[in-house]
Amino acid sequence: MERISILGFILAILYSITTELACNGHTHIGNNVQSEQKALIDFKSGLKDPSNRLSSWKGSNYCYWQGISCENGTGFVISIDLHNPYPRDNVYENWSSMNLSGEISPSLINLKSLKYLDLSFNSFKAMPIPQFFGSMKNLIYLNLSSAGFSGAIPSNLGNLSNLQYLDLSFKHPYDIDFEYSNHLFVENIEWMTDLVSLKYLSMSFVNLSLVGSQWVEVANKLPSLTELHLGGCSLFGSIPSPSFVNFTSLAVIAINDNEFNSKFPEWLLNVNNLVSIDISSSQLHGRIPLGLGELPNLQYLDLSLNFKLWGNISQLLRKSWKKIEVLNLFYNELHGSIPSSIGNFCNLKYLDLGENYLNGSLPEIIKGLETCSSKSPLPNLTELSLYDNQLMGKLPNWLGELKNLRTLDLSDNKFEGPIPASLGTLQHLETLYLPWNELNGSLPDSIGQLSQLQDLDVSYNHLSGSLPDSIGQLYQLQYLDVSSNHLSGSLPDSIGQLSQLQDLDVSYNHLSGSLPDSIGQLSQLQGLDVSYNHLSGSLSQQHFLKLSKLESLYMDSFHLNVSPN
Ligand SMILES: *[C@@H]1O[C@H](CO)[C@@H](O)[C@H](O)[C@H]1NC(C)=O
Ligand SMILES: *[C@@H]1O[C@H](CO)[C@@H](O)[C@H](O)[C@H]1NC(C)=O
Ligand SMILES: *[C@@H]1O[C@H](CO)[C@@H](O)[C@H](O)[C@H]1NC(C)=O
Ligand SMILES: *[C@@H]1O[C@H](CO)[C@@H](O)[C@H](O)[C@H]1NC(C)=O
Ligand SMILES: *[C@@H]1O[C@H](CO)[C@@H](O)[C@H](O)[C@H]1NC(C)=O
Ligand SMILES: *[C@@H]1O[C@H](CO)[C@@H](O)[C@H](O)[C@H]1NC(C)=O
Ligand SMILES: *[C@@H]1O[C@H](CO)[C@@H](O)[C@H](O)[C@H]1NC(C)=O
Ligand SMILES: *[C@@H]1O[C@H](CO)[C@@H](O)[C@H](O)[C@H]1NC(C)=O
Ligand SMILES: *[C@@H]1O[C@H](CO)[C@@H](O)[C@H](O)[C@H]1NC(C)=O
Ligand SMILES: *[C@@H]1O[C@H](CO)[C@@H](O)[C@H](O)[C@H]1NC(C)=O
Ligand SMILES: CC(=O)N[C@H]1CO[C@H](CO)[C@@H](O)[C@@H]1O
Repeated sequence: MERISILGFILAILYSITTELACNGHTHIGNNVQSEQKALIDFKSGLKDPSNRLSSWKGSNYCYWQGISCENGTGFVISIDLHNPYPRDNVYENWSSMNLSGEISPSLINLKSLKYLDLSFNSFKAMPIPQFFGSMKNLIYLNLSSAGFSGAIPSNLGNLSNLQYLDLSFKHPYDIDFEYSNHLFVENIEWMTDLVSLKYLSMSFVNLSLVGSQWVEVANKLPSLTELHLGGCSLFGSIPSPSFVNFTSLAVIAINDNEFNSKFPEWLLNVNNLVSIDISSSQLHGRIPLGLGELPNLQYLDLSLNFKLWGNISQLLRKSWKKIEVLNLFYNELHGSIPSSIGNFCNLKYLDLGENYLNGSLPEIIKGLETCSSKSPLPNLTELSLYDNQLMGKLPNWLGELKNLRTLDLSDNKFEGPIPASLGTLQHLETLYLPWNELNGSLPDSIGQLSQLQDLDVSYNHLSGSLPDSIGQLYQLQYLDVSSNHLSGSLPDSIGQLSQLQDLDVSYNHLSGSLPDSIGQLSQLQGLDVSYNHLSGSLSQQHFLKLSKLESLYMDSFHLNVSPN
């Protein structure tokens, strides 16, 4: 979130100022300095550091050591930042080479001015969070995210009355490797009410099942709390309403991936500062409150994958949603049709209403354009997903005016009539999914203008006519599925220009003629299905010239001329 990067920015400034000033100060002589240095050396000697990250930790200028910063002038250490810069995910295969592990020496208590401690993404494997952390009274920031600790979180962390940021989250819950999954749990969280300065709390994927619903009252007692992240905490049971809603500064609440089996917590509607709400995949049921659309600062709402939340989308979207940017409600029980007032959502970037019971047709025109500074509708929309509903009628022309659209997914509805030629003006479109509808007419020539298109799926419709030559201009295309339509004519030669194409499916159409030689140029092709058409002819070496990656080839009903010419 933006907040975190702001924090990072502040800390970076703090870091650079303090490092520079302390080390220019030349004043850190005497007992203070010796004891600060000794505490750091003791800390280092407990650590295992296979990649030698702490190689700079020698000599007397400890304010210059990697990850250390000191208070101006005094030489007191105020910050230790040893987070692993290569978190374990699919991006960096070398993450483990930067991990620190071993013991954490209690000598850290001697760093009386320590305000900032970040050990995130290391691997202090199977070790509990040290009790003595609760004695580092000046800590403002403690980040032990994904650092490998396990066991009960010690309740004496409650002594850290200056703490503003506490991150004990685990970032890779779906890691199949048990070794790296989280083993932290909390037995009782009453101690947390003593963290009176807390602004940011994340315990995502810490097991809070023993805490029950007490988390609401506890968080409600933290007067400065602005961000609360309790995703995947094994919370269950109904979300109680606090006796008096104290959360006035709460801006971000993420309690997704729990098992509440609860109604939506209506008391959140009284928190005017809310910017972001994520309660996805948490077994909420009942009605989505209309009041969500009146929260004046709400930018992000994710209630997807609750399966049983219901509401009339027409009523919901008629609310003001003044600042909404992301609205994710897929896989619930929404009904009704999409109102023409969605044009009011000037800031909307992402709308996913897939897998609901929406019906009716899309509005022919959308209203509210006068409220946005831009004259085109939904000027910021990059993703529109309405798949798997019962929407019908024609695709409106305004779809072609959504200038920033990258993904359009209207799969699995009952849309009919032609694919509007205006879609060809969507310069940024990367994904166009229209399968499983009742679209007819031909694939418009303008499709060739979608120069960023990577995925095109129009399968299972009633499209007729021939594939336009212009299709060969989709130079980014990786996936093309036009199967199960009534397409006729021959496969255009231009198809051989689709140099990124990995999967081509034209099966179950009425295509005729021979397979163009140019197919043999598709060097990235892995799957080719030309079965169940009226294709015929011979196959020559040309057809397979560069198809070195081909894994599957379906040619059923292809009429092969065995004797070449
Ligand atoms: C930091 O120390 C320098 C002298 O080394 C002094 O000029 C400066 O005012 C100090 N800054 C703060 C913020 O205390
Ligand atoms: C780890 O990978 C990143 C990204 O590829 C690279 O920038 C970095 O130098 C690597 N670090 C080590 C210690 O190998
Ligand atoms: C804690 O560290 C992780 C990884 O270094 C980072 O992604 C996260 O934003 C940090 N938490 C806070 C509150 O800054
Ligand atoms: C820290 O908190 C515990 C209770 O959780 C208390 O028993 C202990 O005395 C406190 N320690 C300090 C140093 O304040
Ligand atoms: C959380 O802890 C409870 C009680 O100790 C345990 O039954 C449950 O399996 C744990 N949940 C997870 C996801 O580990
Ligand atoms: C509201 O917050 C204050 C601290 O600001 C706390 O003393 C009080 O108990 C809280 N009220 C409720 C109902 O939790
Ligand atoms: C949904 O709400 C709209 C607007 O209030 C109303 O016209 C429509 O009948 C409702 N639809 C359903 C299915 O209840
Ligand atoms: C939305 O688009 C308008 C005009 O294109 C732009 O001025 C505004 O900053 C955008 N809003 C967001 C939240 O990106
Ligand atoms: C939409 O579904 C509702 C039931 O949820 C039904 O009453 C209404 O007639 C349907 N509207 C259309 C246009 O099919
Ligand atoms: C498309 O289907 C509509 C009925 O939904 C029909 O009126 C129209 O003639 C069809 N157009 C083509 C080109 O088949
Ligand atoms: C994944 C992992 O834990 N990697 C290494 C982290 O550091 C310890 C101690 O040096 C190594 O044993 C691990 O292999």
